[in-house]
Amino acid sequence: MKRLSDKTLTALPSEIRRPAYDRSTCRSGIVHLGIGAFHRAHQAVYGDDLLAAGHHNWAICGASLRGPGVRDQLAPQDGLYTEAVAGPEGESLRVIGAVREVFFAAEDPGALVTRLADPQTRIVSLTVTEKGYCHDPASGALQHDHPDIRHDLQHPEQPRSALGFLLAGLRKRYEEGRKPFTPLSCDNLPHNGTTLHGLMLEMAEAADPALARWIEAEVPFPSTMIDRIVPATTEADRRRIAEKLGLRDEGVVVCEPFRQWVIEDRFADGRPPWEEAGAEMVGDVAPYEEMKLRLLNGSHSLLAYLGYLCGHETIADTMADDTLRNLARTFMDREAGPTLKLPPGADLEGYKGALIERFANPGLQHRTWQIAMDGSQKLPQRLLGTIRDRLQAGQPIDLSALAVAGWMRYVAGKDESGQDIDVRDPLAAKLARAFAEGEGDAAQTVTAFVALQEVFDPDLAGNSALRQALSEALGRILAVGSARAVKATLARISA
Ligand code: CS2
Repeated sequence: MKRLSDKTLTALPSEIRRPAYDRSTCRSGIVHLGIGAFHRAHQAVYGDDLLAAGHHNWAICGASLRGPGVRDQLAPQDGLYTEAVAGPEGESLRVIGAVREVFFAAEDPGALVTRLADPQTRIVSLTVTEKGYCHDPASGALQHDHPDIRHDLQHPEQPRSALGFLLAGLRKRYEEGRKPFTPLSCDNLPHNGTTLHGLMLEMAEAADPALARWIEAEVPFPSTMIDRIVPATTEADRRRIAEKLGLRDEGVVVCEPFRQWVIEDRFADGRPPWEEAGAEMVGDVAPYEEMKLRLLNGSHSLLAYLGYLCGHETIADTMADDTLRNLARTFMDREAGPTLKLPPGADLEGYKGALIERFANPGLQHRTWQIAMDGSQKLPQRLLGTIRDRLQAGQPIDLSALAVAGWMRYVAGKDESGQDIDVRDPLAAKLARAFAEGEGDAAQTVTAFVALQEVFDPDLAGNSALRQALSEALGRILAVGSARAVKATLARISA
């Protein structure tokens, strides 16, 4: 079967939407670091809308930092790929043309740095996942001893990390007396722009204090809230879509209909009119981001750990289980929701109801295992913020503690029937050790976990109400299994 590409576009069935603009006249004003499925189903779709509306300077040059996979998928396809939207009426397909170039950074890091320093590049956006920031999630501090950071400080012109690339690109501009680009974090981190700003300054300070001063004075780091559920693409997805296209597409992304992007409006050298594509440009992203991280991502992590332990493969499966559906809704209603300072005009009840519907989408095979990944990097902003606020107000944390205890049980690496769990986490070895140190005793296990400073800041670690709640929750999971522990906890709090 032929591959999707500029040449074969005309062979697509006529009902499939495709770029109706001249791609050859589009210039990449954005370089994107971390061109995984999420970027392709989110920012690049907004980008495609803008190109279709005639804003030709805002195509995307994408780069992968971790492996050649996406470059090998997209380069032979001229950057084209299909967005498969799984909606209530089935799947609808659209070919996205916003990605004009694709790099695999490690192959020629210098070439990517040159691209970043090119005046045509006005924005450098990032989706490199939480661990791509090489920082301690609990404190936000740069990990100076991270192998990539050490490497990038020693070889600043041949970087490996996203931070190293940003710094190298900015440094070139600084040395050549040019305007900076605007770095735009699109990851699920709290205050992602501010967090990135702090990390860049720490790294620049270690490399060249004068450069750090220039970054401080000249470079804006807007924050963003990004939202769309995009499970990892499977080979079955690629086969199904190929049948429908009549062409093979290695770059397919499958996603839900919903998408949202809230962007702090602060740019050094202009920006695309994203609002024309439905993004919200605001002065303060914080309330949007907190609402999304604590409700959507917090519930996701809760369902991922406990759902996996209860034997559920996907998030949609957890929604078909009345107990877990009730768990997620009750967690939002009683624990996460009440901690929020809502964005202007927000409809909290509508938002929570919509989340349950989105999770239940039968067209998405969103594996609990996928969301369970990298918990050490995710928990602070998804669950521990809620816990901190509630403890300060003297409020109960039963369900949030159950979620964290579910994580502790999950990272032990064996499920409840003794099967191995493929735990993926940069701290996986430490987490498994913490569980083992507990020797099956819940309180002792909790003590070993809260000592992990990358995850628990000293305030939380020293909080006896937290340790007590975690010990009770973990004790229950260890004693009767996750399914019964969830039921018992729900029964107790509604009594
Ligand atoms: C998920 C997110 O994988 C995960 O941890 O919680 O990727 C989630 O699907 C997105 O943030 C939705 O916008």
